[in-house]
Amino acid sequence: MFKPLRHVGKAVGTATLCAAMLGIAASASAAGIKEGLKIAFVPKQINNPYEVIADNGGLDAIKEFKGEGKAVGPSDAGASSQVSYINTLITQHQNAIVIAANDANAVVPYLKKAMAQGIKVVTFDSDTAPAGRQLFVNQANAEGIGRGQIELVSKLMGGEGEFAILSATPNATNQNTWIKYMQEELKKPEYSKIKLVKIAYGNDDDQKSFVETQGLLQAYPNLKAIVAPTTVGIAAAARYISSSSSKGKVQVTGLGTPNQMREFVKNGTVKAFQLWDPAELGYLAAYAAANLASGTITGKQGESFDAGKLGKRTIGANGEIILGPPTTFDATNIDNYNF
Ligand code: RAM
Repeated sequence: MFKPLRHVGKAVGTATLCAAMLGIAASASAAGIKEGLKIAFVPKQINNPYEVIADNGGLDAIKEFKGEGKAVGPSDAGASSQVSYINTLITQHQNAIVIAANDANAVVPYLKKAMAQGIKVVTFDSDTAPAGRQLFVNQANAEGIGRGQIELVSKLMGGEGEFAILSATPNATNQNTWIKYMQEELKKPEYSKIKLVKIAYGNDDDQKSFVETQGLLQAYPNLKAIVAPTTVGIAAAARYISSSSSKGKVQVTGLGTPNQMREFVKNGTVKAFQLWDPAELGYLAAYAAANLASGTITGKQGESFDAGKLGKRTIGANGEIILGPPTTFDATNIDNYNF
């Protein structure tokens, strides 16, 4: 009964059966996943704290199903910066590549080459054009994220005034999709007194995001809020504003990790922001990739697979699997989260 951890995987079959007989869900079972799968995560940037949490979530999952995991990638989020890493992974005959794409198209020819050689490709966080992958593991419904950001900033601005967006790179598929829905949401009559004055790009680079924040404040003296739908951008904007005369006057919100944003919530710079758990995103993406590589799913809509502690997950339209709704963090709940 008290087997050492390395034996747990071998006992999974029996454990799953017993759990099923008892009518309870088997936790962290790796039903149908082959042992020894080589799965590589390619984040947007290797040193982005958000991507590190996501990759580690994926590596934890890979350990659970006894695969060989690793994370490799560029230090900048440039459109083509991931290409050389993909090429190396192809020559290494990885079983699956799990990538947060820096550009919807730039990586597609290389991912196609990988798929032609039998390597399974899953995008997570930031998608490619559908031709570049078999599945996309999305953090949350993109429309919900975009519209939710406007609802939140409108509340923080008291329903009127000018705001700017501080995004990641100009070609980031995830941010661009969210921004498209933000702009849609802004067309509703309840936002008629809110004006989006500028979309700036900090390239998911801390320094550039910091400088862009300064530029926005100088260019728009009546600015009431900055929405940064990127964990790098929101942290840099909050840092700049927390030590400037705009603190308390210009709201900072967007998508951030609770651990990076905690000090700015505590010092009054930030009232509320949103995110999901990046570790769970990586974890789900690893299970999706392993199931593809094991042949338990092929990527078709309606197929389901067992995603360990996240339970059974089903593939939706366009090969998309959604993790779940985002959480809104503020002074009342931020200390309940540690990521
Ligand atoms: C940054 C990256 C990532 C995005 C988060 C919210 O870390 O741009 O792709 O999902 O922010």
